[in-house]
Amino acid sequence: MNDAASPVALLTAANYKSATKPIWCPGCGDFTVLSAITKALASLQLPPHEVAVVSGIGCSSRIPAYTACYGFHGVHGRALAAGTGLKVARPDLTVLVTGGDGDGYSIGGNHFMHACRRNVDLTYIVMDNHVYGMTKGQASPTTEPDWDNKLSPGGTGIRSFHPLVIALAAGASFVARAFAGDPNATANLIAQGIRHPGFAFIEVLSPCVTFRPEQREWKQHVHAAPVAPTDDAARAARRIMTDDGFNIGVLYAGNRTPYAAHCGNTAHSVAGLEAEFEL
Ligand SMILES: Cc1ncc(C[n+]2csc(CCOP(=O)(O)OP(=O)(O)O)c2C)c(N)n1
Ligand code: SF4
Repeated sequence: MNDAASPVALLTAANYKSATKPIWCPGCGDFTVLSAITKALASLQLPPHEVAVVSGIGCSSRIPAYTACYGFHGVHGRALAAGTGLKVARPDLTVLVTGGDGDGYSIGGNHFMHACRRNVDLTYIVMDNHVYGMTKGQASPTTEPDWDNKLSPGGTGIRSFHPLVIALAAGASFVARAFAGDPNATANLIAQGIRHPGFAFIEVLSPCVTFRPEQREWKQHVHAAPVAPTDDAARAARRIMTDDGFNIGVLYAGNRTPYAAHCGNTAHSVAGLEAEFEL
């Protein structure tokens, strides 16, 4: 029993992990992203029951099941739609939306742009491995045009999608790039994203060691962004367009007012809902 003299136990990263064991391939970057999320939540001392983790489908989208927070593992490409709805209905919750580049930029690309535009106060964490991992290695929107594999011999020849710049153009109010190989730095960026009011987008370079084993070399390429974050979206976009793709840190922190729901009268009971929809 706690009394005035008893210290309150601090939450640790372990308090945010569920008993479900991840089934990712050994060495997958998503392990450390899970660890970074739990460290970030612990650093903010957010009670697990006040946090919801929402995802679509993919290896990376398994994250909600591995946390002890509320979770929703939904439909491929619809994570942001579900997460946005949840945050608007329950603004008291901290909402994290998680997933992969296929889930978020391909089938979910439309939701991505409009989530940036709406600027609802949630944090979107994309584990970008430039491939569809779960469905065995198809090219994704962020796959390099010359990536040669048996499903796209000679490469797709299609220009890669640039999620960070598109997020800026669409109105995201916080844009950061992280590297899964550094869970402490990633945790710090996620914590900053959670604290930032508005739509915070954190792109995490998270190697798929099975279908893109060459991504193990990312650890030799990543480096801290050489300049401080800017609140000027045009300047941030110019920097991101011309960087080498491995700048890590907060790249843009703006100050747009987050979307505030004006729900009007809501029905709080089944009877109330039935009355509202009565013809
Ligand atoms: C509507 C629908 N279309 C396609 C699929 C098949 N599918 C499942 S996961 C996935 C891609 C996953 O790739 P990504 O989001 O990049 O995540 P990763 O597995 O690489 O973490 C696809 C195409 C599906 N489950 N539902
Ligand atoms: S297939 Fe790739 S993304 Fe999926 S668990 Fe294995 S390493 Fe991770």
